[in-house]
Amino acid sequence: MRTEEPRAVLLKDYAPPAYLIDTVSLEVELDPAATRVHSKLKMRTNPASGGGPLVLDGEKLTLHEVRLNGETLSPNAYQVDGRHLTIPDLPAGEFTLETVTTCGPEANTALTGLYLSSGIYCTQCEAQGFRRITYYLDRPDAMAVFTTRIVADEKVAPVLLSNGNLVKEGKLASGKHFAEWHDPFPKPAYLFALVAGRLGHVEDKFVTKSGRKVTLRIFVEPGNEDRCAYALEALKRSMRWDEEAFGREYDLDIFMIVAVSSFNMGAMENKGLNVFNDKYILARPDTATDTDYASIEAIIAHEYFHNWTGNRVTCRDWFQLCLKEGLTVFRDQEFTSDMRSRAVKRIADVRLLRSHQFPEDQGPLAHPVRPDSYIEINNFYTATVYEKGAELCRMIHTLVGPKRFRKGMDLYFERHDGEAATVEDFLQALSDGAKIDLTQFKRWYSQSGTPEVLVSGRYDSARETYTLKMTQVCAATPGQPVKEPYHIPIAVGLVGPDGKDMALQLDGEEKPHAKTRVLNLTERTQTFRFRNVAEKPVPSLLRGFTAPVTLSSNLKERDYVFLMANDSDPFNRWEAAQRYASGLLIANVEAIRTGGKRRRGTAFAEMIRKVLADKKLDPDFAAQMILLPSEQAIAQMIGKDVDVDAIHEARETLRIAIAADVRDDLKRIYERMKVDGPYSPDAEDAGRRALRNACLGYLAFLPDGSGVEMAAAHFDGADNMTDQIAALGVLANIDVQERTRALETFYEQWKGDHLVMDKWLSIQATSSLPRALDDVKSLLHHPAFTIRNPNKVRALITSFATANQVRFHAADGAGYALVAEKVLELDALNPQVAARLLGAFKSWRQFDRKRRSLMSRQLERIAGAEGISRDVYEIASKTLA
Ligand code: B3K
Ligand code: ZN
Repeated sequence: MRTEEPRAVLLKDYAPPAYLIDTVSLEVELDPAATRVHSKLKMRTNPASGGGPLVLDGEKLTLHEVRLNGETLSPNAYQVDGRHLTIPDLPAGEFTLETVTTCGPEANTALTGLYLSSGIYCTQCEAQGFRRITYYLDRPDAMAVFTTRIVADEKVAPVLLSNGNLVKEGKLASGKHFAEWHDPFPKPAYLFALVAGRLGHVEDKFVTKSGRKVTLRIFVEPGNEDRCAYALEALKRSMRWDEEAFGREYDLDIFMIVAVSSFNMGAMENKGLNVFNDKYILARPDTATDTDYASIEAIIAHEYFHNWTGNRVTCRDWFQLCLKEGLTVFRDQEFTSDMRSRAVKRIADVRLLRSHQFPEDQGPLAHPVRPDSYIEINNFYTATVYEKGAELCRMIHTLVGPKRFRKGMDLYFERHDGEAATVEDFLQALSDGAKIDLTQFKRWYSQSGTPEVLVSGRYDSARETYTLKMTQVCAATPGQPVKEPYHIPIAVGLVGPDGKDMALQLDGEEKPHAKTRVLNLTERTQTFRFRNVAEKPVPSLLRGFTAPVTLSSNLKERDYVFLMANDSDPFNRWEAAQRYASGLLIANVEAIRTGGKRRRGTAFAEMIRKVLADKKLDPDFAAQMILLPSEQAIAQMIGKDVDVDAIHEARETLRIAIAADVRDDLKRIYERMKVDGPYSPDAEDAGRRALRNACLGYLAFLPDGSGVEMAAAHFDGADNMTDQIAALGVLANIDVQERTRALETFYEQWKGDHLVMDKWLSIQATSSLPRALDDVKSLLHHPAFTIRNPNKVRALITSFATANQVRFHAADGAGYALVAEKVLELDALNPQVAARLLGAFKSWRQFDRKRRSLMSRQLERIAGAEGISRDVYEIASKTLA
């Protein structure tokens, strides 16, 4: 048990810093056991708040010396504890403060601050890692100009990198060398970065729209240079897109990216020196899937876009995290939508929102997009802050349209460039620039929970009107018993019996307008009436998913069948198919539990047949249309007393029945979608592979076994990783010899490649076969696994806990026990990754009584364990509360 309960930090306690730092000069002498950091801060009293004791943050540092204006301070002139260096007396006005400290990168397994991984020195400072490098005002509103001199053994670290532009480099005595970097843009410490080691690189150029020449470099472990081309290409496209879509240009002479293999998350937007998890840089057709290529493109863009939304305009405090994250996700989503299929991207984003954000918002860890309290800020890099945060930007975009949105954004950059801003600043700029009142809208930032919108549609044939009555409700969430109504934009269309959109004329309007209308739901209950509706329509509600809500309506199954064939809005066409299939699956789950009769889903099979026959349909979209909702999605819809085995059985049997119904169509398309010629990761070819592999995903499970042969041949014939892994993924779920053979062949082929090995681990961890748990247990001891590497943990343990519903939730609780044990083991090494993994328990209340009790027992075991981190303590205690 923790001796004292960690204190929460509150938004309402925000106060500006008592001192400002104008410039920072760091001299970092790298050494694995004791890296020496000499920091020189030019400081002054903050005129806005001013004076008093100076409290600098610092953790896991050994302090050797403190100098004030060049004079060494005696130890009784300051106090040091495990978290701070406090200097009570300081001269008024300006002063220079120097500290000399050491830290130990080699022993740093938490991968925050300065650490050494596979021989490369690397930093991760967001959110509060800089304090593990030197004593500092480690808060985002303390912005300073950094100069960094790195000294290292030339053999160990021939490459020395930091933020900004290289100003000097040279040789020193005894085999050492140095490099000095200067970043002219004031920045908070969380954007500081330093990388040093033996690295190869690829290089390119980019000329900005105003003619600035920028050198682009991607650094990788030597030998991986041939896997950087796609990332580099994606970077150039991102830079161009930000100029065109948002008018934002790059601002330094060089932009660098370093790929490392040990990294707590996806990537980090340090000024001018992004650091990436190598999973999101390295790609070659034989090692990376289409999905990997798409993620690389999106993450490269995301981090690059942070240069304006995050770096040039940063956050005042960590409660404002969505200001940079939600907005930057919205920007990267738009980028991807412009590069690839907008409809497919929207479907993917909504899937992610529903699978990650909705459960968070509806469970014990619910928090507003702008939280008002945290124990450990690293626990708040959540789907709510990122994905729901992006949805809030998207709703404003929907409400004002692209032109006015751009005006609002321009004003935001103009007003706040070089500042640490707040959500209020953002909304004010959008409101002034885009001319919209966002007063009510602002509630989206402070109220947690997913609003529910209930819609009931009624046709009056005598009056030729169609009325939509909408009601919004939002259930209580932790700390928020009562909610005020939201401003919810709801795009709707009315589809006539001929399958075409009707022109829409609301009450009080002279003439009909566009065929999709955005309705503003602002009251708890509101009615919208359309006139001149000659025939009874089927309403298409929440087109494009214009708001992050759950929607229920009086639409019937036959309406969904109609919409999945006819809706002109691709998102809602897909949605109708999902709703139809979920309805069917939920009914079948009930039938399994009660011994009732199961339905076969003929309409879904019929829809698949039509979709596959439609040669004009984008194959990537077609692939989305034909996939059944996931087991987790069904569990979420059922919501309580979830029976994972019944869900698994219902979905498997439905899949087999559908495969049998449309096998010839699936086979035909499987043949037709074969991509000839050399592999290209572009959206078109990727879409064909997605559809082909979706067909394989059905065919492989045909009861006559013919599909197994097909999957094995697909595996053997694959000339790229997308096809190879698709076949392996299918085979991993079937208990046949081909499974063993394919897994062995794959291992032999790829055992030297750590990224491909992660795929091999997670395919086994997510297999729905009963052996999955035992396999995970033995893979924990396999040479391809180490608990010290976050990618390995995510590949094996996190994917088992979050993407293998039926086995993680095994009735005897063995899945829970294993994951809990690993959380504790990991916590001693890397609290951030441990806390993330523990998130797998967040929906524990939705399962049946037995599982609830097994899960809560594991949560209690963790919460009560000796010496756990703040990170894990916060998640465990809040999940149980
Ligand atoms: N800003 C980083 C995430 C930092 C997470 C710190 N625990 C990457 C990103 O969102 O772009
Ligand atoms: Zn980000």
